[in-house]
Amino acid sequence: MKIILIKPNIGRREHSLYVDNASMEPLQLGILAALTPDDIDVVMYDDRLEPIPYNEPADLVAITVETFTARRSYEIADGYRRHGVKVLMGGMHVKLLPDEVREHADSIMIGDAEDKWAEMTDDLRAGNLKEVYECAPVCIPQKGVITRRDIYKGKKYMPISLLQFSRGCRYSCKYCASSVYFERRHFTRDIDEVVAEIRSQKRKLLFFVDDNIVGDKERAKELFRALIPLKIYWVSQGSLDMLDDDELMRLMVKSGCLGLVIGFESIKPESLDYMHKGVNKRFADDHYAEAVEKLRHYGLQTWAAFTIGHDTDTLESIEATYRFARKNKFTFAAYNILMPYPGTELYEQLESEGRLLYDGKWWLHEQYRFNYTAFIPKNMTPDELTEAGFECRRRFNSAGSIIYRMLEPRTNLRNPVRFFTYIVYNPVFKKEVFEKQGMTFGCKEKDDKEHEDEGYVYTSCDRQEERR
Ligand code: B12
Ligand code: SF4
Repeated sequence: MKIILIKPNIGRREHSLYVDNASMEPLQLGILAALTPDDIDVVMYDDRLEPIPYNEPADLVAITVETFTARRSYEIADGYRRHGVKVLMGGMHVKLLPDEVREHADSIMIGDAEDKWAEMTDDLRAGNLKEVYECAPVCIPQKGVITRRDIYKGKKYMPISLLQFSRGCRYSCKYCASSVYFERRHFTRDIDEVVAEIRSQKRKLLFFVDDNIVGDKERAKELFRALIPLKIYWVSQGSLDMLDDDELMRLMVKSGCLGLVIGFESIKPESLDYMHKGVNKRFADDHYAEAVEKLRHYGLQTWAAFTIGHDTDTLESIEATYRFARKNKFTFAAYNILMPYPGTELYEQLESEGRLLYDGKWWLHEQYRFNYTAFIPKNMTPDELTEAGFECRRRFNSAGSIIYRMLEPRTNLRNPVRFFTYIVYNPVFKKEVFEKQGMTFGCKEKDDKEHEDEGYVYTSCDRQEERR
């Protein structure tokens, strides 16, 4: 028996194929491979990097679906189903919108696969795949499961290993899909298994993909203590309240943390109220001065994440946000346009106010483009918000800004490792600003007629890939 695992791309650039130059290993597929019994063959294809082989024989194709890859996922699923191969879909978007996904799949799995994958493979062997597998919340993620990294071999991923210590987050920011998926809960893995997983691979640079690695501070301290002897470097995501616990911060740095993605989200206290980001309120009172000072003290290279387009935002406040990040010489910054993800409180509010664009389903809409505004903002037009977001990203990542921000002695210039991180990744993200902006979702052009050729169904992406 054979299962093909697929990580879909978002889509393509307007007139050409988009190849992601900064792709990271798809962790969820490494976990699905590890959950699969040894007598079932597993291969993985990453649509961001390589063509999808629609004519490769398989008993099942399993696709991971996020909202922004839903359109492309459905194209791939439909392609395989036309060849008579059964398709199973799972992932974040499946839990948010199961009925939509079912239209493109023989079977769906709702929630974390650890609970039902074994039952699904038994059913597959018996030729009796169920239409829906509904998983119970996994209280200890990946219990006894070490990610299978052999499926990534030979593919051009960034040289960083992804893994997880915890899943979920207890906060409830209005726009956050994770908060809906995990129902505001936070679960941690067995620490000895995390250590075993790190030892099972060779890389010393790791990315804990946790929503909030300090979501349970005492457990995080236990993890950090266990990481110290491993002499690794790691990055992750964390909430600002970590800065209130000096012991936690000292252990974090000692265990090899280079820096964290931190959701500053806004410099305006009213916006923080609007999005229910209470955890940041105290830090915003002094314009994050104390927070920035502490982060520098610990030498952490911060990836500051902002969301723009809240009802309390204006074009002027967005400009101030850009200046704030540049002035504080953050190592990286993300200016994400507020996106109404299905299932979130934000989505429901905008829907009830009649403010959703693209028929309320931007992720499927032919006209929607990556990084475009998908709702009517209160204090600007949708186009103005789109343009403001692009301008923040363009200016923050300009050559002048990269040089200016580099000159921060306690973070980016602190030591050779930190300087290397800064100087290697800033140009990568600068390139991405232009490559991703305005990408179409999915790969089929409006009038593109799929055609059969020697058993293949090609979409535009696949055809162009073949020609290269
Ligand atoms: C790491 C990460 C990234 C990395 C990408 C890593 C990579 N491999 O390429 C980076 C930083 C690059 C990134 C970028 C973005 N990300 Co991101 N990211 C994450 C994060 C933090 C972890 C994802 C992960 O690896 N989780 C670990 C795995 C094991 O969990 P999992 O995918 O949920 O898988 C489990 C189950 O869902 C299920 N499952 C999953 N797939 C399948 C498939 C089948 C067949 C089955 C049966 C089961 C199953 O079983 C798995 C095991 O339990 C999530 C938050 C989260 N908690 O998921 C956000 C998240 C996925 N990202 C999000 C977003 C919006 C983005 C961006 C669009 C942001 C932006 N504006 O640029 C970009 C787009 C990326 C792109 N393709 O270009 C949103 C997506 C929301 C949504 N509804 O889809 C999330 C949920 C964050 C959030 N808080 O809302 N991201
Ligand atoms: S703190 Fe981050 S992960 Fe947690 S709910 Fe808010 S946005 Fe989501």
